[in-house]
Amino acid sequence: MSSLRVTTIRSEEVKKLLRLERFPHIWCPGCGIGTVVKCYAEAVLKSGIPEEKHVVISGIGCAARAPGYLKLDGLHVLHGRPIPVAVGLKSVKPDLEVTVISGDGDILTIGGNHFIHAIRRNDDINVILINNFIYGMTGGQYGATTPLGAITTTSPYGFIEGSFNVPYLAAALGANFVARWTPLHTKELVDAILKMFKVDGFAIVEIVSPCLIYGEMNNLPPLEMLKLLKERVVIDHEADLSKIDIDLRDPKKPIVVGNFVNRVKPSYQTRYMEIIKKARGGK
Ligand SMILES: Cc1ncc(C[n+]2csc(CCOP(=O)(O)OP(=O)(O)O)c2C)c(N)n1
Repeated sequence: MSSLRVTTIRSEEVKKLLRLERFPHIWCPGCGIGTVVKCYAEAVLKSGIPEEKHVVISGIGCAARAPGYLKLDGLHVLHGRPIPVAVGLKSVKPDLEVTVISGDGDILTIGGNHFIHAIRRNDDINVILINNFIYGMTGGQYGATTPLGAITTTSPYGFIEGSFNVPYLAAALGANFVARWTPLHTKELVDAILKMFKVDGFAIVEIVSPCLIYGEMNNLPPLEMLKLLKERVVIDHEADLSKIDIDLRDPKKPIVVGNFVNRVKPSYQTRYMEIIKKARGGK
């Protein structure tokens, strides 16, 4: 199983990108969302792209509160709609580095249709999908990533629908960059976000970050949950994505993380600009 490396997050510098006047934030003690926001802020600082060129967009939910705490241009939009707003912004302002930070319910359940079509078009956006396997903000209802058998508010006898394997889905749809990490892998997460900024096309990192209050293993105290994540994680960049679905309840099933896909294929926005250029006689 993996050994975790100590991060080099420069807390004082990162603070410059946070709206500290809005603290305390809404996230529960032990929740991974704050760590993800910190990693994103660190990646922004390290990216070499001016801060005013970064825009962060979310829908609704606990994870979706991220832009509210970041001193960057941001949009907190309708539930399920951060991807179309990000695509619209990137299409009219291609010089911006547009990143969606939101939850699994927002991006993959209510927003699932936008997700698949943005990847089909290869829209040039970054998506940081914080997967806690349920609708956290509204009290723990099941969604499109809830594992089979999970007891949730809306599946008191166990969840029977089945769930998306996010990296497998994104890779099959053709995403240029696909990764999965946890909030414990801060260094790897910062690196993955930096890689996403460089990709021309759809880039996604799924963060496995179980909700400690309503989630799949909510009988565990928070520290035990973090221990479970640490002990069960295996880093395998070459993993067979069809086999990396997540089952937190099965102690033998690893949580496979890594940077799985990094391919070069021009984005919708690049292809669009080429056509415009041609139509204008090469200018
Ligand atoms: C159109 C619409 N439907 C439903 C809701 C209620 N709602 C708010 S947050 C949320 C779930 C968010 O879940 P997720 O995206 O997984 O984020 P989390 O809170 O778990 O981080 C729902 C259903 C809403 N705000 N708008």
